[in-house]
Amino acid sequence: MMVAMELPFVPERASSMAAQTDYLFYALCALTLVMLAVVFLPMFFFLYRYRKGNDVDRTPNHFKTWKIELVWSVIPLAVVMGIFFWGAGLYVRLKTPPPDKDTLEINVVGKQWMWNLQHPEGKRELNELHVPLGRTVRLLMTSQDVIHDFYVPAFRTKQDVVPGRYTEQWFKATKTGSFHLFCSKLCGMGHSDMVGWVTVMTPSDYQRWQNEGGVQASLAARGERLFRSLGCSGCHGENGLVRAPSLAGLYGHPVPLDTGEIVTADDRYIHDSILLPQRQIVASYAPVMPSYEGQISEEEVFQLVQYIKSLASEAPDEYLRQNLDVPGQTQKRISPTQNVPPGATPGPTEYAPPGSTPVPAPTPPFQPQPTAY
Ligand code: HEC
Ligand SMILES: [Cu+2]
Repeated sequence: MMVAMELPFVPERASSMAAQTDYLFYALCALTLVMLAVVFLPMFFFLYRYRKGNDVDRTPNHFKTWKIELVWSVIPLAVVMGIFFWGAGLYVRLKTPPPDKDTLEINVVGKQWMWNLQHPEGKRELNELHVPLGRTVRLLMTSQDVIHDFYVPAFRTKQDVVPGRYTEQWFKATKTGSFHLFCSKLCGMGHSDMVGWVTVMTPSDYQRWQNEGGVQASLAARGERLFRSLGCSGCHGENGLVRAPSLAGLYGHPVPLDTGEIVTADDRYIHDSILLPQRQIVASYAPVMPSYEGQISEEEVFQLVQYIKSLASEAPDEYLRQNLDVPGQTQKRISPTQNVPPGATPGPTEYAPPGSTPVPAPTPPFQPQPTAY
């Protein structure tokens, strides 16, 4: 263990990665100072010695050796490669959340000019984040408008928050207290107001805080409510009017697309399935799902994703049941033939190959039939 040294002008260290990040930074500073000395001390010495009028030997020197060249090539190479492997190793550790079972996943939405945070158990916060001490926290983040950047100096972690994409960062707080939260990307007029606090609490205080103000609907429960009110269940439910894949057990599994590609149904995939449904079409299904872009906020997308995730743990076999292995072919999902009631939006049961005339999608906002669920 290295001795912790903290300088008065750097932010305090409150996460498991903070000290290691500081050591690399100090090492780079020290190396820079050494290089400065190696170049400038001889320079000043020669300036002084060979100044005009000083009586010294100035006969040109024709001494030549490859040994010196070798020394000043090999030593710097070893030093910079050492810094490279040190930095790369640290970077990988900073970017890879440890596989802890009790990781707390928090959804973050940046928007001009505030931070919107949702806890899995239902608490929602604005410009403030409460986290328990000593537990791995993983932030899954996106932006509603422009690029922001979630930066907590005391944790030495920072990550861009990009519209249309999920980025993540993790930390494990090692100190209770309140720490600055900044947006560190110039994101418009109110950029400097996009600040807040991260409050680290003991696990028991955190639990108490969670339960303040009564029991909240969990994120997944909010997602389920949206799933009905937005009409998703009209297609994806048991008696859907349109032939649509069941979402039970979807999360984390491979999905065959009509292009022959196979992708994994992660957060990003589900996010895009809701906002850009025409981009990736599930094999053997018609591209009839309307886009919800502009109709629901990123917070609501997070809630829907959370709901679909919760279906994964409830019905682990459901997804597999729909996937039959066809030899010599990519996995194909067969869903039971559904009776389309007369007059309902006809969902073509045939898989349309890419490039063929797309089936006209219902114009959004899609009106779910009240009888659908
Ligand atoms: C008009 C019927 C319809 C509605 C309404 C609808 N979907 Fe879909 N959805 C489909 C169809 C058909 C597919 C498969 C084709 C595709 O990938 O677009 C699909 C695909 C999906 C997928 C990818 C599934 C997979 O197996 O990979 C997800 C996730 C999804 N929908 C979620 C939703 C959510 C959430 C809503 C509500 C906000 C919703 N859908 C509303 C018809 C619908
Ligand atoms: Cu910002």
